[in-house]
Amino acid sequence: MNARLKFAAATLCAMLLGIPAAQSDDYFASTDLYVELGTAEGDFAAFPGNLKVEVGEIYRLILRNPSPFTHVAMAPEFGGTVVTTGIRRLPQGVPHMTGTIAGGIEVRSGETTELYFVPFKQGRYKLFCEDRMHTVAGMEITIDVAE
Ligand SMILES: [Cu+2]
Repeated sequence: MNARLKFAAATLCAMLLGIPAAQSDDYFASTDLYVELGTAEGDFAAFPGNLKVEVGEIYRLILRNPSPFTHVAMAPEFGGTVVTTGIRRLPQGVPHMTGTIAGGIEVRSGETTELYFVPFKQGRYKLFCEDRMHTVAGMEITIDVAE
């Protein structure tokens, strides 16, 4: 087991043992990734169009929805290659009980959600809206995972 994998395994254990996300900045060096779902004008787009991450690193994914619509961000293939913490609605930190990155994270108009994840598999994945009409209109981004 190489050092990076050991580190990832230790991180995963710590996450699964329930260290609150709010405290995790004290323990882990994580990188924030902000994604905007739609625009205030109601455009079906997502920004930025591409995220670059690395295997074994810890990221905080912040999904913001400035649009007048509800969006459900999902990345089915990516979801099978990452370990995540629970999802929380900000700023109160209310747990998002039903969402998963693979199955979809509902982000209502004006809402922000966050989760931490560690990618484990190199590749290019897509994150898009569960509403196919929104995706076709441009609400889709790519996530590149490098070794
Ligand atoms: Cu949508």
